[in-house]
Amino acid sequence: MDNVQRFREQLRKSRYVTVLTGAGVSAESNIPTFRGSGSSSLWKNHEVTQVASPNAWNCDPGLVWEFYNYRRQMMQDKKFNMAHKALADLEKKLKEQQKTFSLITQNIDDLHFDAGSKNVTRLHGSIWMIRCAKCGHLQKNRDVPITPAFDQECTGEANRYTVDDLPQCQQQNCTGILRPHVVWFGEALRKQDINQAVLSSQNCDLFLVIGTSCLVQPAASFMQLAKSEGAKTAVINLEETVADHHADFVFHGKAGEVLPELFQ
Ligand code: BV8
Ligand code: ZN
Repeated sequence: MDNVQRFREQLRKSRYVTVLTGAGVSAESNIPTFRGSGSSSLWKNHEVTQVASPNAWNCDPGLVWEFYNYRRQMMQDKKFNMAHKALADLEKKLKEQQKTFSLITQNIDDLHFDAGSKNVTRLHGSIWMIRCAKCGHLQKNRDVPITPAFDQECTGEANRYTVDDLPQCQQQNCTGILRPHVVWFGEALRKQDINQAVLSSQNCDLFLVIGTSCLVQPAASFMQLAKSEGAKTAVINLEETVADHHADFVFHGKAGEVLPELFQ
């Protein structure tokens, strides 16, 4: 029996499947990844890990909004791809078989929802949600540009915007600025998201890691947790990852091609 057939047999026997996805699952929707071939961890010569941080927000919120406005502009017309669709179809099939499926994503593009996935834990938030940095009021928002001041070429220059250029909280008596509802580097993840991810990792019998370099914590730790609780594990990625040698199954290739093949 070859590796694909062995995997299919494992999937058929599983009662609780948990999946962790990363930027590689959205690559075939033409959303650039952060690392790996054809990617860049830089935006206008700024390290993403520096701009996507509380420190950058405290020093220059306009620069942080210019970065997110640029990504919202780039993401606004992107569609889900065969990888997202295969995961949504797998969830539906397992549900029909009275089995459990849990999807944990590091991605903030919400394409899993567009493809029909239901049980999704967004570890790092959503680029289409904004929240008040002062009162915490949370809202959906798809405005591109986020405010008229950002309707210009983005340069990545420091201190280019004033507070008045930034989206303001509309809640009564609140003068806060609205920020992207995403988890920045150096910021804690939301408790309910971590708790859900831990539960899904501890209780599953098959854990799939798809389209992630497995370098960002704590997301990268869930596969090990699943394994320690006896789950079988599989890595599906375009290129080798640091998790490969811990996995029971490894498939290298494009998620949009490999997943439909594996989930048949
Ligand atoms: C926390 C939202 C603690 C924002 C993201 C040193 C200093 C400071 C911090 C740390 C440090 N060391 C470790 C840390 C912790 C840090 C961390 O992990 N840093 C890394 C860089 C080392 N983690 C944190 O800071 C986390 N918080 O630890 O808090 C704490 C506790 C209490 C109080 C205060 C603090 C928060 C991490 C969340 C960061 N936010 N996103 C935004 O997006 O703007 S993470 C960001 O990276 C994205 O979400 C992205 O998804 C994620 C992970 O990357 P991947 O998804 O893996 O993407 P990547 O590009 O790396 O890989 C893609 C893969 O796909 C590649 O392997 C490629 O080969 C493959 N691929 C490409 N095409 C395809 C494909 N595969 C299949 N098919 C294809 N077609
Ligand atoms: Zn507010």
